[in-house]
Amino acid sequence: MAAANRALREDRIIQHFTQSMYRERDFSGAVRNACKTGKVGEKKLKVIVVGSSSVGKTALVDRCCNRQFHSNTALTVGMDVHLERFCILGVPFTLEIWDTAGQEKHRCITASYYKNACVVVIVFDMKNANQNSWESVIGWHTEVMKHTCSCGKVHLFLVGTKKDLCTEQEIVDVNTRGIRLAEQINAEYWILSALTGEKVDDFFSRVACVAFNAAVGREVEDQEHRNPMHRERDLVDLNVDIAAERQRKCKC
Ligand SMILES: Nc1nc2c(ncn2[C@@H]2O[C@H](COP(=O)(O)OP(=O)(O)OP(=O)(O)O)[C@@H](O)[C@H]2O)c(=O)[nH]1
Ligand SMILES: [Mg+2]
Repeated sequence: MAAANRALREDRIIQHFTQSMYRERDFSGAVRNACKTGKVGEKKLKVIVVGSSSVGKTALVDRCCNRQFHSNTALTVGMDVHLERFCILGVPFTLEIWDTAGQEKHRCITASYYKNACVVVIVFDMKNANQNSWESVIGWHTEVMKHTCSCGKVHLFLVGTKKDLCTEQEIVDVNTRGIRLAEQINAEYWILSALTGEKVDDFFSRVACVAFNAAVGREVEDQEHRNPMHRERDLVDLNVDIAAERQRKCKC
């Protein structure tokens, strides 16, 4: 497990959502208010990185957590957990990143990986994107759905790696198919390169923001439901969003 007590990097101090073409463009009013009051406790949220063997999961996590790239990474056996610290809206926050094994024989009890995960990242290799890869993305998505609740608590990302190996035309072709598939499985779509580092920090910042916004949003919701008077009074200020309302109804 990577050391958790390294000094916090400048780019891990976040006040605004990382740009994305999808969904929330910034933290909800409820989350901002809660963070301002200083009542939000330190958080640790779990992200699972899945995908077929050799698509580049370990290289991606290694680039994010250790700022390095190895051209000959050893294949993952079971899984490795890395901790990456952020400070979001003034609240200390840790992402627990689970890098899992793609090879069937090196996976352990997969169902247990997904327990309490709030983000799942499905990775595919852009350079070798073909019918098989798209089918295996769908297979991974089915697996994720089997082991997680469908109430919207788990955020999905579909990530194409090895962009540095692709020609312009290959990128266009992969995007055409990838964006469509991401919409189909309700995931955010990103393409990046662990070798050059392109978009890797942006991507993990985005993951951290999405996880943080959802977790604090849920905490605020729970507090409101424990104290309905408080809820009535602060409803406008707290700007409870539709996603949070949907989560509240979930019984999982
Ligand atoms: N050029 C290039 N090579 C990459 C990139 N990401 C990963 N690779 C290479 O692809 C190979 C497989 O990468 P891994 O990260 O080990 O793949 P994995 O998905 O973790 O594989 P498993 O652990 O077996 O599930 C390695 O040789 C990496 O160096 C990238 O962005 N660009
Ligand atoms: Mg690996």
